[in-house]
Amino acid sequence: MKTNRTFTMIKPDAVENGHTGAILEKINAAGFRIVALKKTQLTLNDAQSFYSVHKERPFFDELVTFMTRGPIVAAILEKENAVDDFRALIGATNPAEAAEGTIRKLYATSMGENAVHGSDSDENAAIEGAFHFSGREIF
Ligand code: FUP
Repeated sequence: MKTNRTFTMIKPDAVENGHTGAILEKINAAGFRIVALKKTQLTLNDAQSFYSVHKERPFFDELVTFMTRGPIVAAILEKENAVDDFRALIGATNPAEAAEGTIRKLYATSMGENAVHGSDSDENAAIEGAFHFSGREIF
């Protein structure tokens, strides 16, 4: 089902490097409405369950260590065609392959530390949004 919503996290690298404001500006400028927003820090358990689809992958331990090392900014975003449009805005997983002007091209440092997360489907956007926000935090 089309929800017109996606879920994002500004990851620890981008928060540490002071890019939170600039990334939120780009999200606004691209026409997304922020319907939920918080700064928080993932526990080891949070990160392992959020990324459980990757648990057999060789980069899994590095990924959860990275995602728990400092605060993140989590948000639910609304816009027509939100999932696909947001993935276009953030660019390829590997910033070396990300298009000019995309958030990862501008702010990511490596494949592992790639500044932002964006849901890959409407179904996952709903699951990931519900992982981070209660109904009372979504407007
Ligand atoms: P994306 O959907 O672009 O966020 O990428 P994936 O869901 O495929 O991967 C999730 C995260 O795992 C990436 F953001 C970074 C990390 N990753 C690696 O560190 N190495 C890889 O080869 C693939 C992913």
